[in-house]
Amino acid sequence: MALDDSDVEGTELLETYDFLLKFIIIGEAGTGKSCLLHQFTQNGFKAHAQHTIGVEFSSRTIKVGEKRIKLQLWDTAGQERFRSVTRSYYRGAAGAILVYDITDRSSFVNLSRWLADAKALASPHLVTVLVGNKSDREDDREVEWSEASRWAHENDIHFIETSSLTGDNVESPFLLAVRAILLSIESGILDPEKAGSGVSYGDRALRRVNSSSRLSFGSLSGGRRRGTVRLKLKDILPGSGRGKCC
Ligand SMILES: Nc1nc2c(ncn2[C@@H]2O[C@H](COP(=O)(O)OP(=O)(O)O)[C@@H](O)[C@H]2O)c(=O)[nH]1
Ligand SMILES: [Mg+2]
Repeated sequence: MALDDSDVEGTELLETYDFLLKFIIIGEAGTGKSCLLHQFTQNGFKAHAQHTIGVEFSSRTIKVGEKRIKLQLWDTAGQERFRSVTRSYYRGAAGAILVYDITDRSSFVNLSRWLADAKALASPHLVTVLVGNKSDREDDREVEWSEASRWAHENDIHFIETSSLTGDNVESPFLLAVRAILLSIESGILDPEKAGSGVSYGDRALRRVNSSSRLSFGSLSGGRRRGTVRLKLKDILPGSGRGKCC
């Protein structure tokens, strides 16, 4: 299992996040899951990607409003023979990034199976974002944006198209999911102290909980800094156009 912690500011940051969120990245083999994660954690396209064996782990800490959120990212192999291994990592995930390839219809047709697995095994309040990857290959498109958007709507999940090659939209699925999870915590639907919620408090939040009983997430806006992301409302608001979220 590859251990790739991409917190660029070192151990100090590791100890100062407010929440730790568990995410799984799922979908058919070859859809670009590992490349998507590589873009998100390393800011670059992973050329000559190898097939993922079982499960690989990476992480990144982002900033949303006033909160530092550490994402624990479990990249799963899409191949059938690894299914039983990867399913065991679904347990207690707070967020799922469900990936298909817009140039490969079969990866879209199988989405229901992946979603059913995730719903059955992850946190009961799992937040799922559907990602149509390889949006740079428009000429080879086999799944229309409108069809995928409709499927996402019917299944009550978010949807966005990305390109792990160009980096287009790669941060948006994670930001969308994190924001939805934070709102669930703030409204009391999700309890970070409950086992299996996929969320736990970091040192920073624990200190604040001790001094005040209510958690507030502050302003959800700002700009990107080295190693961190500030939430941009245009990235997360509905109807911001084709290739954006719906
Ligand atoms: N054109 C294009 N190719 C991609 C993109 N993302 C991944 N790939 C290619 O798709 C193949 C599978 O990628 P990989 O990340 O290993 O898929 P995984 O099996 O889902 O983890 C590789 O050859 C990548 O170079 C993308 O956004 N655009
Ligand atoms: Mg992979």
